[in-house]
This record gives sequence, C-alpha cells and structure tokens, in this order.
Amino acid sequence: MFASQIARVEEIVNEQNEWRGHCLNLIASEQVMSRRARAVLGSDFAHRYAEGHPGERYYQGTDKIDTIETDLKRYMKKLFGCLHTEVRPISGTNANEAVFSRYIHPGDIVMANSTPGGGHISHQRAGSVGKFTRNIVSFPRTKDGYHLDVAKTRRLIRTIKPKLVILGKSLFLFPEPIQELCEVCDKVGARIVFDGAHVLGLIAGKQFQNPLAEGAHILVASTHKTFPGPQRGVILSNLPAEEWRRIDKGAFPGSSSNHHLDTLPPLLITTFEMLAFGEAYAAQVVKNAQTLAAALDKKGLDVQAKQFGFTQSHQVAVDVSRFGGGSAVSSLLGENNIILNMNLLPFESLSHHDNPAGVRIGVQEMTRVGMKEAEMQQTADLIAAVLMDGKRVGEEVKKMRAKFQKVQYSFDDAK
Ligand code: DSN
Repeated sequence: MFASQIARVEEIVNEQNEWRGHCLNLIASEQVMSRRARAVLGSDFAHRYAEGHPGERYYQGTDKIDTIETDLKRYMKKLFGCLHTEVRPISGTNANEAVFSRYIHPGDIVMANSTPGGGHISHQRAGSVGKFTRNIVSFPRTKDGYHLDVAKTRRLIRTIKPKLVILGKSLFLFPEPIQELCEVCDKVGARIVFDGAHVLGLIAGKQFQNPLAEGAHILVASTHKTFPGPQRGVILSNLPAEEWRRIDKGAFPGSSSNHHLDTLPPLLITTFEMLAFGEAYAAQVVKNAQTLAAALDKKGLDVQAKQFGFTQSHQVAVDVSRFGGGSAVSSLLGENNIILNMNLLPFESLSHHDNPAGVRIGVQEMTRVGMKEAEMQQTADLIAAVLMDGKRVGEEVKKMRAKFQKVQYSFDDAK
C-alpha cells in the first residue's frame, strides 16, 4: 500500500534537487546552505521537544540541544554585537509576531511600509500587525517611490503618535532613515522595529546599515535570505533587560511551543561561516547586484532607481510592463530556468498584485555558489535574450550553472 505514492514523493524531491541545481535561482528571499550545514539537518533533534530556555526546559533529554542553543545565542550576539538574542522563532513572521504581540494593543497606531512601497505582508492588515490593530498608517514616500519621505514622516509621527514604527521591507533596495527618525520616535514614545529579514546577511557582513547601532530598538529577521542559513527567525536587541523579558515571553509561549530543534545546528554552523566569511560574501553580493542592474540597464531594460545607483542591497527591481508585466515575464523566464518573482512597484496600486509591473531579482544565492561580476553580465545577457530577442536559453543556463555547484564562503572544503 502506498509504495508507488511514496516512491513518487522521493522522486519529486530528487527532481527538485536536480532541477534547482541547474537554474539561475534569483528569488530574493531564498538561499542555499553549505554542505556541512545541510548535513546536520534531519537529525534526531527533528523528533524532539525543548520548550523554554537552555537549562530551564520543561522536558528531559535536552542536554545536547541546550549546548547548541547556548552556543548559537553566544555567537549570534558576537556576530551582531548586541546584548540580547532570541533564536526560538521558527520564521521571520513568527519573530515579528512575537514582537508585535508585546507592543500593539487594539486601536494602537502602527506605521509601516505599504505593500506597493515594498512592505512585508506581516506588517499589513491582512498579516500579523492586523491581528492586533487595524490602525496601520503607511510611510509617505518620495517621488521615486524607493525612499521614505523623512520630513513628512516626522510630521506624521509627531501628529499621530504611533506605538511602533516598523522599518524594513521585502522590496528593499536602499537603507532606511533610522537615525533621522530616532528623535521624534523618542519624543512620542514609539519603538522602532527594523525588519531586516532580507538584509540580515548584509548587516552581518557590514555592507548595509547596522539598525541597532543607528537607533532601532529591535531587529527582527529570518535567517535564510541574505543570511545563508536554514529557514528560521531571530530577534536581536539592546533593550533594557525588563523590556527584553516581555519579548522573550512573546517568543515562548506567546507565538510558539516547540521551536523545530533540528534547524538549530545548521544555523549555528552558518553563524560560524558568517563570522569567518560574512564580509567577503556580503561585499560580493552588493557588487553583483549593482553589476547586474547596470548590465540590464545597458541592455535597455527599465531598471528601477537608476538615479540612486540602482541598489545598495542584494536586490534589483525592473519594470517589465512593456513585456507583458511581472506575471508573464517571471513565467517566461522560469521556462528558461531563470527563477525570479513578480513584484509590485511603488507607483502601482494593490489591485495589480496578480500581474504587477515589476520583477524582483536577488543575487545572494548565486553569489554564495561563487558567481561574480562576469556571471552577472552573462545573467543580464540571458535575461535580455529571452525578453528582447525571444530566445530559449534553458540549456545555456544549465551549462552556466554546471560550473557553480559548490557553496563558497563556508568550511565545506575544510573536511
Ligand atoms: N514574502 C517573502 C519575500 O520577500 O519574498 C518574504 O517572506
């Protein structure tokens, strides 16, 4: 019974492994782990429970995970230079919820980036913030759409006195004006939460703004985008101990029970990798994104934010409306083994979400497997060949990817 169905499941997993290993994987929220991080996934820890903190668990049999979790917190603090770290959230949204649940009460006002402005779904009414309040006010943006309008935002904060100011987003090309908003937030008693899910690896590698150093009170993130670890979440802060304890309770029991123990060891290995190679990796990521953006622009594509140098992160945004829009273009590129996602651009309304004008491209995963500026040039050539010349390039992509199979910036070759 079910023998053929189980075999099919195994086959699909093998097919996926093979197929995505041949693609140009350019989804800005994805990443691959090193061989050694991946090798410790799926251990006995996948079967176990460990509610609570190391040394204060509600279960027996947790000594080994206690060692891993204690080390993980220690090295995360070292990597980000902060006082507190919460590693139990199992995703970025789960980390957000642990924080939001502590600060937002019904009717409170929260400010965040809108969805067309790049904001994440968990910052919206339909997502996590919306579970606690309906009063979500979007940041005013500058004409170009990719920056927050600081003067207008300051005025608005002074008038509406939000409880939380949530910076950071999913379409995230440039740093946020944290320092510029600190004083007014202090004045009205608003906490600044920086959602660094997309840029955590760039922050760790010192190639993006350091939110806590610039005055954000809490940094929430996922650990598998530019930070090249397993799929989890993290909360980092320098808040006073008493306030931090509330967030701690937001993580457990507030928003999780068990915390998926088998992804903790790979996260610890990834943290060591980032301590050793993070700066070189993150610098190459930003260089690659800027190179790809400039190359696509040169090909005649409508790359966004040209007047600001296109990007300072791992992402590139392109308006592809003249090729049928983001949905058609991402499907067409997908058929050619170039995997990216459609994205609303700042000048669009939410109603365009099914076929927005844009696509978002992330270079972090291909950087991790060793691609550099020459390959970004080649990637731009391939994308332009599909969109502008109607060519099929799937086989060419496979050939290109064949040379980039090993994860770099890791200790994979050390054993
Ligand atoms: N929505 C994801 C993205 O930015 O792709 C992150 O959760």
